[in-house]
Amino acid sequence: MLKIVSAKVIITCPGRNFVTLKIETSDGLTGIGDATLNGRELSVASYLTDHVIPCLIGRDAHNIEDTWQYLYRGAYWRRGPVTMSAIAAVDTALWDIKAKAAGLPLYQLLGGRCREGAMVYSHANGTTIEETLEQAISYKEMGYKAIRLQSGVPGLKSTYGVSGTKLFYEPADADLPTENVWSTEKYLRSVPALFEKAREVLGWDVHLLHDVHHRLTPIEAGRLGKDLEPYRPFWLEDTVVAENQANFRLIRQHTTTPLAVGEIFNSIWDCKQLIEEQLIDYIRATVVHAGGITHLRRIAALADLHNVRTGCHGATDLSPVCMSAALHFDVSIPNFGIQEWMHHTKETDEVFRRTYTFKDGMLHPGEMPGLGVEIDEKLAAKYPYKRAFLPVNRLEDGTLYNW
Ligand code: EZ4
Ligand code: CO
Repeated sequence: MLKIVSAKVIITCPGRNFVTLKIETSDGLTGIGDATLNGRELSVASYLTDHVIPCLIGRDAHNIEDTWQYLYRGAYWRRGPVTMSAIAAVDTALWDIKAKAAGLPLYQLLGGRCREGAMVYSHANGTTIEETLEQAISYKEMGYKAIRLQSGVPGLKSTYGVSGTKLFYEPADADLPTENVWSTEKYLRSVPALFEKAREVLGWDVHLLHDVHHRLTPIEAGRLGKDLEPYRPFWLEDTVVAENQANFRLIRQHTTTPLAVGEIFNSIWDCKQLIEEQLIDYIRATVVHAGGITHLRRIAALADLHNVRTGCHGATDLSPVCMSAALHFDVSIPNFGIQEWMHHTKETDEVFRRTYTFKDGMLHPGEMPGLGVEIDEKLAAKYPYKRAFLPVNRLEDGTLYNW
C-alpha cells in the first residue's frame, strides 16, 4: 500500500492564477494535479481543502478508480465545474504518483504510444485581417501545422480572441468583469472574408480553425458553417451554447464544416447525445475540467465508437500540469484529433518546470517518470493570488449575452 500522508493546495499567479494540488505518499513520492477554474479559482481551492483533502489522508494512492468513484458517487452531489475540477486534480496527482512509482512516463501506463506526438494548434489574432494573417504566417514559419484565426470585427470595439499581447491572449484581464459589445450581423460578415484571405496568403497545407465562443443560434451557425465550406476549415468551435444538445441537429442539417465543442463540459453526460447522434466531430473536454485522466479516457472511448475525435482545450488557464497530462492522454488514445496550445508566460514556465517540448508542429510529453512536470513551491509563493474575472458580453442595445 502506498499511503497518502498529506495533500495541499498551492495557489500562485505567475502572470495568471493557477491552483495546484500536491499529494504526498508514505514512500516520499509526490504527485501534482491542476485544479484551475478560470475566474472561480478559490471555490475549487476551498472544495479541495475543506471537503476533499481530509478524506484522502490514509487512502491507498494506487487505487485511482476507487478514489474517483469515492469523490464522485460518494459526494452525493454530482458533476459541476467546481466538483469535477477538484476530482480532476486528485486523479491527475494520483496518476503522476503511480507512474513515478512504476518509473515510467505516464503514457506508458495508459497503454503506450499510438503516435509520435500531439499535433497542436496555436492562436493567430489581430484587430484586422492583415494583422491576424501576419501572425499566422509567423506561426507557419515556426512549423505549426494548424492555426486558429481570430480577428477584430469591423464596427465592434473589442471581441473574443483578440488581445493586446498577441502571444498570450488572456481574457481574465480585470479585477471586475470588463464588458464587450456584440453584433451577430457584423460578425457573420467578417469571418468568411478572413478565411478567404487566409487561404490566399497561407495556402492549403495548413489547418485553419476558428472559435465562435458560443455566440450564434443554431441556424446562424448553419449559415456560417456553409459560408466557410469553400475554405475547408479544420473545425468551427463552440458555435452555440451546448446546454441543449439537440440544438446541434439543426446545425448539422445545414453544413459539412466539422464542429468542435466541449471546453466547458465537465462530464460524459454533457456530451453523451452529441457523441451518440454524431452531431459533432471533435470533443474538447479537458483533463482539469472534466474529472481528470480517468474520466476523460471514458469520454474518449465513447467518442471513438461514433467517429468523434478529441481536441482538448489548451488555453493559458490550463496550467502546464494539465497540458502535460493532456499530452500523455493525447499520444495514448486511438482517436486523438488535435491539441490546443497557447504559450504560457516565462514566469509560469519557471514555476512549473515542464519536460514537454515542441517540434515540427507537435508537442511531445517527454520521457520523465510521471507527468514530467514539477512545481517550484518557493517561486510559486512569490506570486500571490490576484482576483481576475472573465469579461461579460452585451448586445449593442445592452442585453446581456453569451461571452
Ligand atoms: O475562453 O480558456 O478555445 N479557447 C477558449 C478560451 C476560453 C478560456 C476561458 O477560461 O475559448 O480562450
Ligand atoms: Co474555445
